[in-house]
Amino acid sequence: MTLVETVAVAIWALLPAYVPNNAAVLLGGGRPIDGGRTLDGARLLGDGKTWRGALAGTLAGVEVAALLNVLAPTVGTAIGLALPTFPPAAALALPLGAILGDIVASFLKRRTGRSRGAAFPGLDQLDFLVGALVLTALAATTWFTTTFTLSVLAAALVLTPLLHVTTNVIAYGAGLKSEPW
Ligand code: CTP
Ligand code: K
Ligand code: MG
Repeated sequence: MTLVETVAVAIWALLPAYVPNNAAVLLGGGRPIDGGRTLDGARLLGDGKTWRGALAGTLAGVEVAALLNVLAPTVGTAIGLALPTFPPAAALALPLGAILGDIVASFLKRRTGRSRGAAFPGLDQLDFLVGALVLTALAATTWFTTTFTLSVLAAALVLTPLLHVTTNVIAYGAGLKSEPW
C-alpha cells in the first residue's frame, strides 16, 4: 500500500470510533453515569459523562459502521482500494471502546485534580483511540490484526490527534463545545 492508501484505510477503519464522542457532544446531557458519586472528594467521572451521551455515541458509531459496510464496494472501486468492512463485533467494539476510553480518561482527570472540561494534553487526543483499539483487539481479534497492520496502526496514531484537534476547534468555534479540546 502507498502512504495515501494506508492513510485512507486507517481513517475508514476508524470512522466508527471517531463519530461517538462527537455525537455525545451533540446528543449528550442528562443523568451523569456516576450518579453524582465522589471518590476522595472529587467526582468519580463528573457531569460531562452522561448515559445519554454514551448510548447515543455508541449507537451513532454502530450506524456509521453499518453505512460504511454498504458503501465499501462502491467507494473501494471508485478509489481502487480494498476498503475494510465491519463484522458485528468490530462495529460495536470500535464505538463502545471509544466511549469507554473517554470515560476512563475522565476518571483519571478527576483523580488528578482536574475539574470537568480541564485539558489533559495527550490523554484528550488519544483516550478514545486507545479504548477503541484495545476493545476491538479483544472482541474482534482476527479482523483487528488483518485490518490494523503496523503501518495502518502507525498512521492511526499520527493522524488521530491531528483530526481530534481540528474537529474540536471547529466544534468550539461553532459554539457546540465549551472548550477547544
Ligand atoms: N458527553 C456526554 N456523555 C459522554 C461524553 C460526552 O454527555 N459520555 C457530552 C457532555 O455534555 C460533555 C461534552 O459531551 O460536556 C463534551 O465531552 P468531553 O469533552 O469528553 O467532556 P467534558 O465536559 O470536557 O468533561 P471531562 O473533563 O470529564 O472530559
Ligand atoms: K474527552
Ligand atoms: Mg472536554
